[in-house]
Amino acid sequence: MLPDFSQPTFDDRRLLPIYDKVKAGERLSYEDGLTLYRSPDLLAVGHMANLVRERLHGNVTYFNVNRHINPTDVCVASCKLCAFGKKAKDPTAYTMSLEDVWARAGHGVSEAVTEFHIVGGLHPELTVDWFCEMLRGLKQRYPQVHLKAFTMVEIAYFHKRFKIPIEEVLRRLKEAGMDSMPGGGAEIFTERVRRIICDHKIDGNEWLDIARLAHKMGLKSNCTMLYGHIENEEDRTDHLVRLRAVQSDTNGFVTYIPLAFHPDNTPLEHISKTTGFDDLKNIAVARLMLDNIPHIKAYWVMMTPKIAQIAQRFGADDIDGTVVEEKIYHDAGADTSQGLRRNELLSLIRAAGREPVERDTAYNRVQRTESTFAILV
Ligand code: V47
Repeated sequence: MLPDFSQPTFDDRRLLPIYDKVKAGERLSYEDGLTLYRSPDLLAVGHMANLVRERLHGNVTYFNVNRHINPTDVCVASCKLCAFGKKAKDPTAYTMSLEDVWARAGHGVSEAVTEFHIVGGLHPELTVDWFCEMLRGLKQRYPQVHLKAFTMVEIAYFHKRFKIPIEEVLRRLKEAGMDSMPGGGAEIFTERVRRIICDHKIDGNEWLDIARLAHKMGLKSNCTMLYGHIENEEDRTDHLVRLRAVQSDTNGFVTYIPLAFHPDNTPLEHISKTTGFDDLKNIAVARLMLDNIPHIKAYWVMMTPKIAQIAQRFGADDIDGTVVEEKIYHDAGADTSQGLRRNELLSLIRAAGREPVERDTAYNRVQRTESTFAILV
């Protein structure tokens, strides 16, 4: 008798009750999350994640045309996970002037860029007013570009350093032009892990509280998880469940991005790099657990274009963007290129059998005019 090809074969039978829930569109529990993370059956987990992904987004894979700007790498924190931050007295540390920021934003394909992704170190002298002026200057020069700026960690630092209530910090930055916020700084929420990898940072609850407040003030944000260091499956699952709980309350998270730890040039250099297996697993488990977060991004800079492409069949519906001038991952040993051309993203996505759609930060389709298109290809 021929095998029943309408039912995928699951090597790991423990996944079958989860498969029933996925088919029925039911929410997965914390225990389900643990089972998914512990299962070696990547193809089964990926198959389920792909079902959910196609239910939500069909055959589309989103990308954008963006530029990263890191105004300073001076940082008062000394997080063990990081190779980017430097002390102010370090001769290799840099801080851009406002003019530098505005000019750098315009390098290359600025007319075609739809998003500036702006994050930096916790600099003790750069005031909220300085950052407001930076945002206003960017808006004045590039009014069409969405400013996705400042992690929850930077917002908390402005609050503590300059004694301004968090709500006031957010209000001032929003008025100056901050349109939304990136997802960085979340790392792993569990205190045991946080104490080791980033003990100078706000704790997990503070990160979630600031996200909740920002969302309630009308600012959308992304969210992330840093994996592949000293965390275990319980920490990962707890992290996802806590993000999902905030989302149930605010609906403010747009995209989740799992971030693979890069150990080079960090005090945790002895830790091995993540594997392709783990990178795909993190995409797939996130798609299954985060049933209320619309998008899952396979950030090519961090997981390589090849794995990010395969991830489009394991739960991801986004591959991030042209990026241009990424520093945080390259300081920590990423050997991916500094940017991808729009055409390269199109080819990667098409070769995965997906339909590429250029989006803006809010996932509206971008219609290109001849003049902006000409400088992109
Ligand atoms: O918060 C820092 C992580 C984050 C390392 O919102 C590291 O669209 C790995 O959040 N190895 C910044 N990770 C990047 C980030 C991000 C990236 C792309 C898109 C979006 C978005 C957000 O990078 C930090 C931290 O979690 N990080 N050092 C490292 N050595």
